[in-house]
Amino acid sequence: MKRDDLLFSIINKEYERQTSGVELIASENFVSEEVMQAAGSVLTNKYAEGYPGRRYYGGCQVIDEAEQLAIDRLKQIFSAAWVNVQPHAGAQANMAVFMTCLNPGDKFLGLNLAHGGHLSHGSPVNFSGLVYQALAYNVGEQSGEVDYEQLQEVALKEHPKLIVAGASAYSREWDYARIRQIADEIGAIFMVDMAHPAGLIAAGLLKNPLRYAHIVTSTTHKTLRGPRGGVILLGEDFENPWGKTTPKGEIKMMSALLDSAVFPGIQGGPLEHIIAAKAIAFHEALQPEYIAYQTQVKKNAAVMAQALVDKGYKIVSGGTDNHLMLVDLRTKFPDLTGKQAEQALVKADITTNKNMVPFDSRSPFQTSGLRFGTPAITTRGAKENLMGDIVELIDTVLSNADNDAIIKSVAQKVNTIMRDYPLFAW
Ligand code: DSN
Repeated sequence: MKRDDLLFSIINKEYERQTSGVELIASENFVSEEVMQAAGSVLTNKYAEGYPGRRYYGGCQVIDEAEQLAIDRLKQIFSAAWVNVQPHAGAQANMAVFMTCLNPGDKFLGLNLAHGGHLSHGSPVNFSGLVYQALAYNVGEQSGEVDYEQLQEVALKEHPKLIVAGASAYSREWDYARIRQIADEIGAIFMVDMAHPAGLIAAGLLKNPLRYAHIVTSTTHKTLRGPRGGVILLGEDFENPWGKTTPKGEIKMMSALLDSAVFPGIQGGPLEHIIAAKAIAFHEALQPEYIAYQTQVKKNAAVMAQALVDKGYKIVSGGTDNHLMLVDLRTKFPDLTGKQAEQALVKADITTNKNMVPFDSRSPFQTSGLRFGTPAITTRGAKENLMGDIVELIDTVLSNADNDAIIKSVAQKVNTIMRDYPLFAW
């Protein structure tokens, strides 16, 4: 059959874009060649509905070994009692938890999307906000940090069945113990979506939410640096209090309910090539050099945040404890929207994303913020000494957002710098 040159030329163009630019999208990363090999392997050919040892198809004996490896390694990384590695994405992992813990119309409480929360934590256009009654807690207008008092107030007044911690654009450590206490007070289930900081948690650089939450979900492709996908994890204390009696009178434990929610509840055949790639990423996360990588991610973020502050930018909450930061552009450039800033930076081969800031005066299509993160640039080998240079380039672009000649000269500098940071050096 004739090779699809058109599609492969598109892949090559994307490869060029990724290698020549500075990648600062906080939720992206660059996986290893081994992760890509597994993702592109013959495992994509196999149907394996069910779970290791209990499949609906023959010929799953080899696939079972790969999925079991992913399960065992993920449990080891986070000291989990039970995990499910099949969710196709973080939103599917969250959907499985919601299906297990809530009935349609039930109340749950998550971080306001406009304050750094995630689409699948209650946005009115997402299943979470369409099927369930989503309540929100906020960050403080001055502090930019989660307002735990307000969270408690809403929880005590509304009695949600589930409280969700976790965010897409929040740069501070969480007080999981405090939220667990609030959840216990009202008999709610406490779920943490650790998708963003999972890699830092795996390396022991942030608190492990499995010690506090009943259920934890994550993606595998952000700081964790695996293929695109989701996972669900349970800690030690979840099973007994949350066992449910089914209509048939059987007592089902939380783990069995979550397994059934993922398959056959919301998914069919698992993506076994991606599960194998997850297993490789989990192996990488268990190596000593992974701690050095995550330590550098955190260090780079702190240095980048300080360099931005030194240039007169406002960081929401004043800084970062993790891999990302949210810049409120209104302080330095009141007339520049997040959308315009993102577009100008893309022209300079610096990729980031516009983002709402808490109490934003603009719409989600314009926004007043930009989100920056360091996982991807750190995988390329960047150390903290490069962060000041990158901020200098960002500042030049944003100060000259209408000047294509200046932006072009920045792009040339970016491309020259990135030649020293190969994509597959590690
Ligand atoms: N909200 C996306 C992000 O953090 O980029 C992921 O779903």
